[in-house]
Amino acid sequence: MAIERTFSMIKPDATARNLTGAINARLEQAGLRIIAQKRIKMTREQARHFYGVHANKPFYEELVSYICSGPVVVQVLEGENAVTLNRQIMGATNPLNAEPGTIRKEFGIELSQNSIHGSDALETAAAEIAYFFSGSEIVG
Ligand code: IDP
Ligand code: MG
Repeated sequence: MAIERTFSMIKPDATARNLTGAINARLEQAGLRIIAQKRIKMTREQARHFYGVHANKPFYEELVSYICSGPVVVQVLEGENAVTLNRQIMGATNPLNAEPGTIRKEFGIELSQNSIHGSDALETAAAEIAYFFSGSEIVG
């Protein structure tokens, strides 16, 4: 298996409940290394770009408003098979459908407030990382 990098974001419902450390512990316990991290308040412009793939969906405006509603913690995670591994430990998009022990099952509230984002493929990971981090901010 290859060492990969993926993009992760702890969402406003989780930062509001002071869960950054608890979620980071799950990531690290699973073997992922946090090689970049910063807490930001996303602008609407950033959010619209970040979720651009969903621009035609009925929930797009709600999604953009939600992700701008409070602080998020953007991260770069590194590890073996990091993209797929991170999606596995995050769990299904809707916390109701997520497997026990996953981050979304343990911490998520509902479909929008599902605590964490993770890239769905290597290509999207590279694009999402580059959008939020400069090379010098990533220390592997
Ligand atoms: P993912 O986060 O598991 O990759 P996506 O389908 O890429 O899921 O959707 C992005 C985010 O949009 C989800 O994490 C979820 O918070 C939100 N979302 C997805 N589907 C819906 C919906 O039908 N209604 C409201 N929000 C949704
Ligand atoms: Mg997605």
